[in-house]
Order: sequence, then C-alpha cells, then structure tokens
Amino acid sequence: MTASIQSSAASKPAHASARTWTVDAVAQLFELPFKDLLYRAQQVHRAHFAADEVELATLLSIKTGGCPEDCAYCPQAARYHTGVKAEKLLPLEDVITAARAAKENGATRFCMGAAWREPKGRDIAKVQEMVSAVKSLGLETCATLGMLSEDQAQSLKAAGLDYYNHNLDTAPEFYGEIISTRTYQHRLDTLGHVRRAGIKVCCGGIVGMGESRTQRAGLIAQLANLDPYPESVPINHLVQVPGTPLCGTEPLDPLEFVRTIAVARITMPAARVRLSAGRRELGEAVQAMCFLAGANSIFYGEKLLTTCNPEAEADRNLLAKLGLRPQAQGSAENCCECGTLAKC
Ligand code: SAM
Ligand code: DTB
Ligand code: SF4
Repeated sequence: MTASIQSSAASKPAHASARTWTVDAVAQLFELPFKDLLYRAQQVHRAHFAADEVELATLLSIKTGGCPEDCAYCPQAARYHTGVKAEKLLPLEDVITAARAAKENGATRFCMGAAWREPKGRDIAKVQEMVSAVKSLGLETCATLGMLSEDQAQSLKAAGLDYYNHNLDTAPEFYGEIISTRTYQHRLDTLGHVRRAGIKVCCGGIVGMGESRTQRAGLIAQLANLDPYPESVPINHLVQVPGTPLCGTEPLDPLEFVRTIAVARITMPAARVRLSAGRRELGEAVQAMCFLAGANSIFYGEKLLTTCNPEAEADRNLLAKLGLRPQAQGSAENCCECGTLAKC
C-alpha cells in the first residue's frame, strides 16, 4: 500500500514530512508514559502554533442520507436502518443562511458535507455556487463530497474551495472490516487529485471502531507519510449510532483517544489537529486533555452532519474556562512563504 500522493508544487511546503514514519516508530510514541507523551506533544504544538488558540469550524450537511456506500460507522448509508431520511441537495439560500449564522457565531471555517459516493457533474456546478457564496462571506471553505476526479477537484478550486475533507478513516489492515464499497487506494487517489488541484487537504480518521493500538498507529503513519502531510487532521471518536454495524462496539478508553491526538500532533507538527466527532460523549475533562495533547481545532455548532455536537454556548464556556481563545476571524491567512496556515 503506497501512501504517496503527488503534488505539483515546485518546492516542498514547510509542512512536508520531515521524515518517514514507520508504524513501529508511531507505536513507540503510543507506548510512552502518558506525561512524557503529552509533554512532547506540547513542545511540538508550542513550536508551531499559539498554544491558546483554537480554530472553530462549522459543519453543514448539504445533502443528507441515502448514500450507496457501506461504511460501517455511518448513519447516512442507505442500507442501515438508522432513521436518517434521504434528502435532496439543499438550496443555495439555505447554505448561505447557515454560513452567515456560523460566521456570526464566531466560526472561521465552513465545511459542507454530502452523503455521496462521488458527486455528479451537475452536483459540482451547484457546489461551486455554494463555495463561491460562502467564500464571499469571508469564511474559509471546506467540502466533503466523497471521491473526486481531477477535473472535479479543479472545478472546486476554481470556485474558491480552500480545503477538501476526505478521510483515510483507519489503517489499511483494518479498512476491509469497515468498508467494502471502495478501496484504500481510491481514497489515496482522491487525495492526490485534491493536492494536484492546489486545494488544501483535510484528512484524518476515526478511532474506537474496534481497531488495535497498532492499527491506530498504522492510521497515523499513513497520514503522517502523505507527502506533504494534510494541513488539517480530523480525529473522530466513533459516534455509535443505532442501526449501524458498529453500534455496540466496545468503547475506547478515553485516555487512548487523548494519546491518539498527541501522536497526531507529534507526527504532523504544523497541521491543525481537529478534535472532531464524539466530543459530547467525551465530556469536558477528556476534551481538556485533548487540548493539552495538541488539538487546536473543533467542529463548532450544535450539529455535526446528522448527530449532535455540544451547544455553541457550552463550547464557548469550555474554551473560556480553559483560557483558550477562538482563532480570530479574518486571521486565517495563508503564510506567504509556505502556503500553510501555520507559523513556519
Ligand atoms: N460521503 C463523504 C465521504 O465519505 O467522504 C463525506 C461525508 S462522510 C460522513 C465524512 C466522514 O465523517 C467520514 O469519512 C468519517 O470519517 C466521518 N464519520 C461518519 N460517521 C461517523 C461516526 N458515526 N462517527 C465518527 N465519524 C464519522
Ligand atoms: C470529519 O472527519 N468528521 C466530520 C466531517 N469530517 C465531515 C463528520 C462527522 C460525522 C459524524 C456523524 C454524523 O453526524 O453524521
Ligand atoms: Fe456515504 Fe460518506 Fe457515510 Fe460512507 S461515510 S456511507 S461514503 S456518507
């Protein structure tokens, strides 16, 4: 399994992988005493970012449910009986209204998600309009629409798309237990198309699906060895939704989730590591540890795609209690030197 995705950049960006991570080397980080692991993660975090700043990204499901894929975690797969109804693509006006509200609430990034295996030509034209409209509000734009061809990626870039989210989800060795309707290589191909179109990559995975620690290390090694590694790395804690095959999986030890965040931070120093799905179930103390471990981004707003997220006010209170501040709006400019959002 190759982890290489090609970039057309003439010179390597500053967040290019400084080294190749073997699964063993990543697994050794997981094995560190908890305090040593968090100390190392903090050192890396503070060398690359203001330690008190957290990015707020708001999600909107622009096309909900009815998905033909079989991702075993997903409430939007048509084949599972989860109570999520298939809906049509939202009208442009609804997307603009939601994006405006996200901006007023303090978000800097707006991510539009669609329950598609891959978008069709007419879908891309409509998403292009959404991207342009959201961008004109002064928000960073992100979309997650499934597999993308090179042409589709270029069309989205032309419309002003800043980030594309497409997750590897888990280690290659565990992947077949979770999804059978598309391969790991399909995912790497889409990531390559996104990179070559000049869109920043948002790519992470889910933990708590019954994978082993070695497999968690395998996921992180895959992400860290992408060349360059993703600018954004969402680490999702499985939200167990009744009706999905993974509902009833033995819950992951929350400290293992914190370790995963720390290992992502150490191996991808200049990436935004996003504490993603599952925050409600983790509670405030575990989330606080995740921030200590180097998480510096969250999904913000009462809903993820179909499941619940903490209320925005509860999140603002949590950040204030921890002495963390939301990233200032309008400050998410690219570094002129390297094109990333991080200090370099
Ligand atoms: N259909 C597109 C795709 O799969 O790329 C975009 C939407 S999909 C819902 C985006 C990501 O959400 C998935 O790759 C997965 O990592 C995450 N996700 C979905 N259901 C989840 C759950 N129950 N718990 C945690 N993460 C989940
Ligand atoms: C990502 O890694 N997590 C978000 C976002 N990218 C699109 C989605 C989480 C979805 C959780 C289940 C749901 O709400 O349907
Ligand atoms: Fe479809 Fe995406 Fe859910 Fe998989 S994760 S079933 S592709 S919406």
